[in-house]
Amino acid sequence: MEVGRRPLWKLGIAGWLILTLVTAKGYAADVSTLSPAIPVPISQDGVQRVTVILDSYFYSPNHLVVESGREVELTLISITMITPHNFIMKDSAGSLSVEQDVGAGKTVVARFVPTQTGLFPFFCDKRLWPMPSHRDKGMEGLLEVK
Ligand SMILES: [Cu+2]
Repeated sequence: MEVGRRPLWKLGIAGWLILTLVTAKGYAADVSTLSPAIPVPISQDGVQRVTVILDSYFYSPNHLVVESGREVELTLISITMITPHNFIMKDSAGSLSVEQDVGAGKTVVARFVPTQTGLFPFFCDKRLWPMPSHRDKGMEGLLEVK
């Protein structure tokens, strides 16, 4: 039979494609999942400090507003038991770049100074192949710099 001669790798690719499509359905990231914008308060020392919780698969809060030209200190707290996450923010102009791994159950602090106004998406790019990335599952947010 013809089917019996079909190379295994073709079946493997078909299976991967189906699995990817099925698991991706319903997880498409959507700006409607943004929480209300949180203006980050300025501490007495002039630093804008905020705590963000990381869980599978979201940040809370996920919509932050900060001022340009002042240091931002993000305390990233993972409350997962096993799944590692990260916090990635990349500006195409290169002036704002944060890449911070946050292991399961860990707390890490990320500091940066936003020097230009704009909207900067952040996300988790971890993934367990062939599943969709955490970002695809909704683990993303937005930093507004005013
Ligand atoms: Cu993640």
